[in-house]
Amino acid sequence: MSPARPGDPDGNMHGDERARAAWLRERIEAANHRYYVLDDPDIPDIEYDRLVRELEAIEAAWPELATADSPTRRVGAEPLKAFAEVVHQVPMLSLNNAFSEAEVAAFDRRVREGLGREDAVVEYAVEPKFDGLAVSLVYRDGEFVQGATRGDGYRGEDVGANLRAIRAIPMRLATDAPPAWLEVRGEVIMLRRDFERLNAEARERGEKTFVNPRNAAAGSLRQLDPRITARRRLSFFAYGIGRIEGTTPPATHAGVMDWLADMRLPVSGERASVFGVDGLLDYFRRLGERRAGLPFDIDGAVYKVNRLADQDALGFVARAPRFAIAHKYPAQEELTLVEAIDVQVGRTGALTPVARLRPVFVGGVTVTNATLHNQDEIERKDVRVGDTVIVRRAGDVIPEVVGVLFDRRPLRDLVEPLHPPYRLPATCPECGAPVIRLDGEAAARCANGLACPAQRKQAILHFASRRAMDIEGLGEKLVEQLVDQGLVHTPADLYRLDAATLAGLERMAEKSAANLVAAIDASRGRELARFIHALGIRNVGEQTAKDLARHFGALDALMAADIEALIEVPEVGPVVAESLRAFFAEPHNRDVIEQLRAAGAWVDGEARVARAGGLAGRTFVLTGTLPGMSRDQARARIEAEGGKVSGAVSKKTDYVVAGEEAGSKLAKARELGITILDEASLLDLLDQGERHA
Ligand code: 9MJ
Repeated sequence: MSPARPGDPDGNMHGDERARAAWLRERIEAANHRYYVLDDPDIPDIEYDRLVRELEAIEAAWPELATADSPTRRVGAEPLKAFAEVVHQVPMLSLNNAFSEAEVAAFDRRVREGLGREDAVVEYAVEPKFDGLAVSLVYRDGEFVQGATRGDGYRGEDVGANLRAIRAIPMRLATDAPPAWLEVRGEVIMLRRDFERLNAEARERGEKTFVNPRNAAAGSLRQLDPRITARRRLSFFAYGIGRIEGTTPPATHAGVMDWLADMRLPVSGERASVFGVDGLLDYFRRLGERRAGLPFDIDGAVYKVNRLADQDALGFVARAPRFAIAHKYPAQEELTLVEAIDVQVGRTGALTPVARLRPVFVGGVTVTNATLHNQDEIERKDVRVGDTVIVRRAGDVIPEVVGVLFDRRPLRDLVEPLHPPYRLPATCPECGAPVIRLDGEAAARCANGLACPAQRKQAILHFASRRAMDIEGLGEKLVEQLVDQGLVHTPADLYRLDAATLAGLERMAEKSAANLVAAIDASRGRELARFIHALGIRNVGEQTAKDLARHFGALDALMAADIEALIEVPEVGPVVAESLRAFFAEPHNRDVIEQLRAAGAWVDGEARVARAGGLAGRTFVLTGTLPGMSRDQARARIEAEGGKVSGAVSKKTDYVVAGEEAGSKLAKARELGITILDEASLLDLLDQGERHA
């Protein structure tokens, strides 16, 4: 664009620039909304950057064209000295909580009684309860002019400069008829992926990490330097309105939410309207099922009487509305005490420190143990016996200690530590062998291999597991007894067990002993890939086992292969090749394999030469969620065409198939210049493969 100069002959003071700047602001805000609110960008990043630079250039050349709500003004230049105080014109009250269905039923009864419609079925607007920080946003004539924290409900802190840095928050409402005054209320949160990224970066720099997204959001919003807030990537969801002037809002809460959404304010896509207690509880259950898969943390559902006139009629008790309630899920985080730190030895000898906890109800179960991962993690978190810690159990994930409350560490520990920093033992707690930690590995390992009973038990459990030899009924308690009583030293010993011996074990009746012998028997003759996987070779997982079986066909061929022959297998690199070589070089392992051969544990296949045409010789990596098929289905179709599916992107990868929420693999593929396919292009390729084959 050629900049017109002020005072152009048409008397229109750089009207072109004014119009262009207004257009750019609108376009940038619209792009922000698509990107940060709808998660569905409509222009590439590079185009977005171009638009911002153009607007910056216009505003620099004609400062009088710069407006306060310009997207170029999102990040202030100077840190604040302190936050100013903001008085809420309509108090920001909190919600009462319900922890049971009975409490929800009581809430609904109070609502019906309060409305004098005891027999009615009330309509409720329902939404997730975000676990973040409540804030208030003020728009005057459509322009964002003030933002504040909830504070004590009556007075909050002016964090407007920081809220401007949140790109999900529009600086101008998208409407031709903005209200003279509109106060929007909602929650500032941090998405889980942004939280993980923030912590990963902090870890890399050796800095303190945040214990959860809520704390990260709070710490980021209450920064005096908005530039820090801007880097933290906060999100926002609106859930209500405060003071409003100059327009009549819709008559229902659901209507208000739609109205806010139309003006480009982010509102939850999980919101709904339901009727009566049954509707509330049904929503609670369905949201609970989706909870673990949501991109953000929620701690419950919020129910609000839908009609605003009914809300007004119900009013408030004490400091909470009578027309709304928060129905909470069991907490995923709790405080408890570390009573001891023990060490578990895994299949590969890795020592995992485990915190023994004072029992605590969290995530819907009583938790008594939580993993501490490894020595580095313990040091980073400085967890010690006697500490009060935050324990987290989310979904089916194993419970974890997320952090220590240092101010609760017994005071004398600070003067003369009762419990020094924890260190993993130098010898294996199971067999007394030395513990070694290799360079570049997080785990310390017992060096005793299968001579260590703990590793032996894990090796046998792995051998019998569902995706390996699939021996039904051979569980932990049983393997423990079999190893401790010296009945089983290696997987080969399993095939020599008889029902009479087994029936002598604890909790083993004659029938279950016979069933187990039958299950062991049934596992003879498994295909080679399962057998290779079952051997539990370091770095050789299920997929690598399949690759090896397909490539070599027979176990003897695999055992005879040297490093050069091994790395000829696509996807097998030097590390895996070395693991294989070391495993098969070990006389004990060769001996066990011979015994398993005698027991008929596996059958060899044929070295499969991928059929010509099709996708033979092509390696695919799948990432993200595809719209029309599961990953297993995609894998099956690719393999059916002779292609290979690998877990990691490398120079050997031919195609990366990317669906929604594709992450680092997609980035790596771009970096390496690998062809990226969406589902439709994959299907095209498969079709071509079929036709050529
Ligand atoms: C949260 N935290 O998600 C309210 N909230 O309504 C929702 N909080 C609320 N609504 C009135 N969804 C006061 C607080």
